[in-house]
Amino acid sequence: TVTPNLHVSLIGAPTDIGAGARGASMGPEALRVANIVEILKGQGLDVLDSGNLFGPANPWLPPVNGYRHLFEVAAWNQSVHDAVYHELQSGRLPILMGGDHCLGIGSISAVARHCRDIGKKLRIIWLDAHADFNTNTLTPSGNVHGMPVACLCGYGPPELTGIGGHTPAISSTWVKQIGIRSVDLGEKHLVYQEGLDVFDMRFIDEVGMRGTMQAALADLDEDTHLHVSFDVDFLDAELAPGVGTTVLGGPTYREAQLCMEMIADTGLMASLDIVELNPALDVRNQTAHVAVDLVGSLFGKSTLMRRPQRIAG
Ligand code: HAR
Ligand code: MN
Ligand code: MN
Ligand code: MN
Repeated sequence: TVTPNLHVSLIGAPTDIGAGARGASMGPEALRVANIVEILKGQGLDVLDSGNLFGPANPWLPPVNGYRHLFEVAAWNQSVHDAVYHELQSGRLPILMGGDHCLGIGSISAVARHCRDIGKKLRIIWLDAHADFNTNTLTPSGNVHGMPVACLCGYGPPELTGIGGHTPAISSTWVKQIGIRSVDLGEKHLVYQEGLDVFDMRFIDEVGMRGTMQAALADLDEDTHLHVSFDVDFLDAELAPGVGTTVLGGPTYREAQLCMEMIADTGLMASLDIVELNPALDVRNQTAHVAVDLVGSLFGKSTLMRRPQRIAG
């Protein structure tokens, strides 16, 4: 049987260094204002807010060699890696509050390093409108938040692919992407070539969120470390306007709730990223509130008392 870790540490990474719009740097504070600490405590968790990391300012320059701000992106990710790794080594469950999604490189590199240390199987649930599988030659923008999955799989500059001490940090077979509905032309080819497990919106339309999550969570066992990387633009744009890159046709509130609840039911989530929240584009912090509400469900919040049970396959 599985015992979820009840000791969580919030880590703020206030930067928009990898994004194409400014404002995700305000994400950590918006999540705090939306009561993330209180909601998690309400779930019976021991919550430690370790405050915010520091890193270079956003120089807001054009891409060089297909990367915008590579030096600064690497610095932020190194510091995210160190903080996440430290929390994991202390036996705590790190919640990275971004910040844009380029920070998934540092966060997941740390998780992968930890799993190598203790010989655990790692699986990653990537909730996103985007595949984030661009490289510097494929990217239409140069924004590194469109590249983290590729970097983790070894496609990227050594400054980013080697952060956790092993390149590639992960195998593409460990990643299950949910909610995808925007993939660039060249990116599509690389996603196909790598055989990435993508449960796109069409899959969700046809199979439903329940069948989708059953498939995405099929290959877990009691010794699996489950990492969830929650890009808030996963959600339908009407529900979650406070992101830099909204895409129509995302999961509804109910679908997103079910997705989170089914992840919680596994009892295996051991680290989490919440990224791409952009308060500058939000309406009265509503997207932050929706995100925090869904994070509550990720940690087991439910309408009724739940008896221990797994939903039958
Ligand atoms: N695919 C586009 C690009 O590479 C847009 C990426 C947007 N990424 C995020 N994170 N918001 O998923 O520029
Ligand atoms: Mn993303
Ligand atoms: Mn993306
Ligand atoms: Mn996205």
